[in-house]
Amino acid sequence: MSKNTSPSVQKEINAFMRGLKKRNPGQKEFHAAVLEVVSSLIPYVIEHPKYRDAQILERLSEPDRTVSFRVTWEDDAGNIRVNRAWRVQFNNSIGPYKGGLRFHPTVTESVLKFLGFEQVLKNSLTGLPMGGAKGGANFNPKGKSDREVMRFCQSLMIELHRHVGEDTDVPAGDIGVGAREISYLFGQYKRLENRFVGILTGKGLSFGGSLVRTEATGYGCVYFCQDILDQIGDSLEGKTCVVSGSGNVAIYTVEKATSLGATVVGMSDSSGFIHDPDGIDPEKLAYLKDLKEVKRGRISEYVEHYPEATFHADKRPWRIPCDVAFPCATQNEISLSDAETLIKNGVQVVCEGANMPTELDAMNLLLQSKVLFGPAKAANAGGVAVSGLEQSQNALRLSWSREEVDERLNGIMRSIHTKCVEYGQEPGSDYINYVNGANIAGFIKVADAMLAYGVV
Ligand code: NDP
Ligand code: 2IT
Repeated sequence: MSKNTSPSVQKEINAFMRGLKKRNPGQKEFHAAVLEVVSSLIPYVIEHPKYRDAQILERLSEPDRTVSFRVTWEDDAGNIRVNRAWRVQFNNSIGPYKGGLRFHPTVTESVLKFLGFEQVLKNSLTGLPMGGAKGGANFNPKGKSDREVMRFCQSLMIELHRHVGEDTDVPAGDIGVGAREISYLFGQYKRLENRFVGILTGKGLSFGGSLVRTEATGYGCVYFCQDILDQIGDSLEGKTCVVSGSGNVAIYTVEKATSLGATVVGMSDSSGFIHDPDGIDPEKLAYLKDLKEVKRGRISEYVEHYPEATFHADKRPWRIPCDVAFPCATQNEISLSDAETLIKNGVQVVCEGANMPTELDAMNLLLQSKVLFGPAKAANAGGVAVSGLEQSQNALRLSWSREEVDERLNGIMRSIHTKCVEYGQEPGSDYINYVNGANIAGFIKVADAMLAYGVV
């Protein structure tokens, strides 16, 4: 909570959260995501009573629907396995539902509700006609064979196909769901429906995928960071960066940051982090891409190839001094004490590639310390933005060039930055509160559509 929040506004935020927690008991990730957003929006709706009178925040924080289902499949040893899957269709006021699928043992309805809620505002910020959704399963792809993953995806799609459609709901990837999983899911959809349409994004290039979708979240996150630095007359050139994670978002964040003259000295996975003081140059990144994307190996193997680097088991990388931190792994990976360490070491920008990687108290400390903070719904919107461009290309039955998609991505990130500045500039100061900016700018378009629909 901002130190500037008045007691009466704080009272209203507390009352809102009491109701939300009562309606959604135990869903702590969902509570945290909503608290962050309503802390920006309650002051705004008090000044704009049309939203308050129409109970827009109450409506916005209740998903349109949640589908929950069993996924039964057979492993390579012939054992019958059971997982639970969900699709949370959060809000389709400004376009068909859109958002990723996550396969990870930590997936719960609460996690998917937080992600779906964030997705509504993120998708609005892109300026493209996309509603918000999220789905996934508590399935752990780690250690599974390709054929096991295929059988799981096929079984999941037997239920999911009823709920998706190119004008209804268009899922994509997220943690544990990449090119391999999207291919299995799409292949099964096609068999079930006998239709070749863009019901998923992140597809392979030979069957309707868009160039730059693989790179889009990481590239977009770096473009957004460049825009933040540009705003204060600075740039990424010569900056020291730390990137958590070593999956899709992390890898392409490192690639783009390095190409813009930054030096990335740390990366991680769920087993620990590597510190390479010489920087992860393009050759080392190529090794990491092969290790993580093809061999599905562990980041600790990096130090066997590059002995100048060190591996730190079961630790987060935030103790490495850096100018820019890019959390690109998962939620709640920057705690209050991590934020204190980053600040002590002089961090200038924290730019979120992952969704809700910074805990609320850590985020508030960073904001109070005037660290430039690029929140997830703005900074990582490049992935879903290029998904939106993939939908457009599918509808047109055309493929745009790499340059064209990359240019559009860069333009979308710049326009998100401009909107954040418009709504996030703190009165009487040069400091931009990108959290408020992104929440308010994302909210207005969705809220206006909801108002226009009447009582729905
Ligand atoms: P990947 O599955 O490709 O990579 C995830 C990375 O994060 C891996 O290095 C993984 O380590 C690490 N990780 C996952 N869970 C944990 C955990 N509980 N603790 C520590 N490390 C963990 O996923 P993505 O790169 O696609 O997604 C990363 C983040 O970016 C997520 O928050 C996602 O929601 C967000 N995002 C993704 C977009 C996309 O287009 N893919 C778009 C926008 C946001 P390990 O391999 O050891 O599990
Ligand atoms: O969190 C996200 O924005 C994603 N995982 C991407 C969603 C999408 O539909 O491309």
